[in-house]
Amino acid sequence: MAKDRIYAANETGDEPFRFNADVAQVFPDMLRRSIPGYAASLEAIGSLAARYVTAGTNCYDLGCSLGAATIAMRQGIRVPDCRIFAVDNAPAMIERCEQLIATDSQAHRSRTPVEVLLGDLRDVTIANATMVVMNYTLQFLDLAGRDALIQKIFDGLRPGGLFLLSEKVVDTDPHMETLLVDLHHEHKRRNAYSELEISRKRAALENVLIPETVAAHRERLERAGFAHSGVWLRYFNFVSIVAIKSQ
Ligand code: GEK
Repeated sequence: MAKDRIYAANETGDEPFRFNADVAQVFPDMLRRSIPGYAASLEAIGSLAARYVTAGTNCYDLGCSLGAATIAMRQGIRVPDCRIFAVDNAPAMIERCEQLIATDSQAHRSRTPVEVLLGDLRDVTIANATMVVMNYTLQFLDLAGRDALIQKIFDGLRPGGLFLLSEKVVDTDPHMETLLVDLHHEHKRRNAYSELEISRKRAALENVLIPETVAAHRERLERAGFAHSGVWLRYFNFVSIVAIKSQ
């Protein structure tokens, strides 16, 4: 697995973070070392797919990157005639995602087909869905469009369908916010990122990754119509929420 050294070299300058070919190349290593709880989120996606995906329905991985959540979902699905749509607007991600999904299809002789789509996830029609995943992706979208997107996901889910939303969050209490950011940076140092890499990445994500509070996410889910929602994973300032549409 190629190691993430993007912010160790001076080449990136002060540019904002982008999902380009350099990032796609080191992406699995980047997420594993940067997002506390990332591996647990993938494991749960598989378990939830086994419980919530019903025969003949669609599943969506919005902001799929290299398809890790798609592969987890596909491995969890226990029923026939389903289809997974994996969507990302970064060409470098989609190119590698297609290769990795093809390799996975051969290795596991999976029955569930995957359509890998290059495009803005806000333009994708969601229909006949029993599971929709946004694993650390909503945070990269404009705040103004988030309500409409969550509403579209709710409307496209069948009764009893599940939406999994993982996000970096902020705390309203400044003391807690400082502590959680600090613990996250310590986690990154333990995973062999230097102070310089941590501070450069933080600067590059400024105004690119826009986190909200857990309360703001849950209120939006409720406004959209989700009858049930709850945080099932929290590790420092990273959370994963499940929301379920009533039967
Ligand atoms: C995983 N879910 O491994 N339309 C489509 N894709 C988008 C958009 C958009 N408007 N905006 C951002 N993206 C993955 C990890 S990464 C999380 C998701 C991270 C895509 C972007 O190109 C990138 O691939 C992904 O969302 C976010 O489980 O890098 O922290």
